[in-house]
Amino acid sequence: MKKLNTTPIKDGFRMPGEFEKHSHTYILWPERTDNWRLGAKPAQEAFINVIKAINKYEPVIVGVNDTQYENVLGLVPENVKVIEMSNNDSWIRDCGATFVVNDEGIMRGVDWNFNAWGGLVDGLYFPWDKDDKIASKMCELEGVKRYRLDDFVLEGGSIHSDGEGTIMVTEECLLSEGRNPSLSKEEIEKKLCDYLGASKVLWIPEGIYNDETNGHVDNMCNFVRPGVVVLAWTDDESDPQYERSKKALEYLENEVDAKGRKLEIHKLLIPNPVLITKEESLGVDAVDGTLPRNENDRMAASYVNYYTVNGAIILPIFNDPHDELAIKKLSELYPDRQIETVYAREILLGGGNIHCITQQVPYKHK
Ligand code: KQY
Repeated sequence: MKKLNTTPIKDGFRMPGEFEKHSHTYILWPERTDNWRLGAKPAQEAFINVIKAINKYEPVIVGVNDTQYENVLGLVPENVKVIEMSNNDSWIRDCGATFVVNDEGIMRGVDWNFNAWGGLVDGLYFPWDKDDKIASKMCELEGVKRYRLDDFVLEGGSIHSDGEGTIMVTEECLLSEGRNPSLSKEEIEKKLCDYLGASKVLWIPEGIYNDETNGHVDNMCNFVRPGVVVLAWTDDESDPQYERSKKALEYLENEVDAKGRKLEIHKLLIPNPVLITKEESLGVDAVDGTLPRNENDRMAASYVNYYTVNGAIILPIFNDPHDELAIKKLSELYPDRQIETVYAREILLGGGNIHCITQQVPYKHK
């Protein structure tokens, strides 16, 4: 399909909110043993649970490397499509296409430059060439035109859109050394607005403590709907997360969105610190160039990394006392959606969570 040399904003396209209706969801299958413990088998079980939960509400397409093709066919429900899609790892939120739509219901894809969360500065693995081709393959499969940005690094987990002109990011991530060090904050903001069809960027200072993505916003804050956000929170002032969440709250309280609305902010308590056990650490292959998984390292656990699908919220839980509070809070915030929980420790151990392993395709497109 055609590669475009214009921009979505010039062409009248915008990134919908995730809460808008989807056509289907893409997932990539986990298998690399230097990121997923025990040959990725526990993570694969968790991914299957996520696939099944989403599949109750909308179709799912699973992209797999050729080595896993037959295995996955035998594991997923019959109506889930399995396609061969070479990849370096399974974070399709980050390497996949960001789809944009116009008022006539036409869809296009934005294909950002992907460098594994920081390239040779502080990237998480090498190489990442197969991942960088995922967005283009998704556009081919969807039969939509594509905007490719060779000169701008971005991951889908580092942006949220309210669908009405507001984009939310963190400074920690978007201004990090390993992404676009030659661009100023203003230049980055212009790229976001041009390619997401937006007019306002909310710059939250930092993300979740110890998040290896340099603080992706999708672990920290999300739009429930335009004008309403959830923010990862802790009341424990001795937790390094406290100052991060407090700064975000103060920032958001003093901002307005693209439509000039004050934001309604809801706090979502994080679980108790999740530390890697010795057994978990020993289960991961040590490979030069891949971020190691060390015993007692704290993982970036947050309920905000949930995925919004048609009619439901797919919520990571951790067998933690805060699980129930998260379920209650999200049930109140999303009265028209079911809360589907998936025990997600094994996904978290890989460095992300349910939102990071999913990518939605908007419903209305030609
Ligand atoms: O979006 C994410 N949280 C992905 C993290 C990548 C982890 C690689 N180990």
